Amino acid sequence: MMSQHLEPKFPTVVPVRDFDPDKDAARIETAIKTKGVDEQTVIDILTRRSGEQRREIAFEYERIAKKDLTIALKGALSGPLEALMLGLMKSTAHYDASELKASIKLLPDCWFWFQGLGTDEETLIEIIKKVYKEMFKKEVEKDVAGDTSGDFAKLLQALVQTKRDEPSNVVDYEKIDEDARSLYEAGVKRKGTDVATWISIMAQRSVPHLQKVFERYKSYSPYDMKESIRKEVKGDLEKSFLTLVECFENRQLYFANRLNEAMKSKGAKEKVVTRIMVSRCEVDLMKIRTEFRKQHKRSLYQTISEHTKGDYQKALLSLCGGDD
Ligand SMILES: [Ca+2]
Repeated sequence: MMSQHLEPKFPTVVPVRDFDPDKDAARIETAIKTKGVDEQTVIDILTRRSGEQRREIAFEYERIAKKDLTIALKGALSGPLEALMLGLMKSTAHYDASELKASIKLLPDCWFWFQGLGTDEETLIEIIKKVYKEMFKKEVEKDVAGDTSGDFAKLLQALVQTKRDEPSNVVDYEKIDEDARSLYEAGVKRKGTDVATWISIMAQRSVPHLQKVFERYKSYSPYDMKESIRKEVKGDLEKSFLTLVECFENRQLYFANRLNEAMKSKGAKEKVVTRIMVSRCEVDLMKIRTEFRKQHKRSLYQTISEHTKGDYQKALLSLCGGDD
């Protein structure tokens, strides 16, 4: 597992100065009571406060309005704006966890939560275990010895059970070379694929190490790691390996690409957009914006403006925090 507690942050949403939770709570109460609901005020307040400040507002709101803010928001808002605001009112760990549960049906998609997590790894591992149980009708732990499950199940097991190496200050060039050669020999070089070798390297090595391994890999293989995955494996296994490699190489670019796809797909996949914007706005959305602009030649801000609408759009643009 990756520990990211020491990673620098690049948020677009930061704590507001001169914070007054009483005043914010009172303004929200007035906005909710206004005929037709004053959505703009709710958006202005809740998208421009940190998670901690939002929780303080919720506390004050309950005190003055004698009701739960989340319930009040549910009653006052609807559609994608409601989902976004309720997402903002959950703590990050709780939000990731509940969203992951909701995406059980889209299992390969889980990896982006799994890899994108910055908090509460234990909760997420618990959920992966549940997902596993629903999919394969047995416990992750009970499966290790048996050889009956497919490669995809084995990858899930490895990710849940393997302790990932901590990043080290010492670059081990020999190990990098050895791993790169092993990945090549287990895949492109041989007939069929030795998936177990791929799984063990990708589940166990630290992220900085893997980044160098994938670079080194190119000196052995005519195809880069992602091309090799596409040639060697298919289905859920292919998607999962690709997601892992993309996240290892550049997690912010990974999120930028998912945002772009989701917004450009027919009937904007609002759930994906909301999920990424809410869960990354206090983590690294600023960097995701930079990657987005580089990769797609348009800013995230412009793309949101073109592909979403109404109050939902206003809220997304506020979380986005500016144009590039
Ligand atoms: Ca092969």
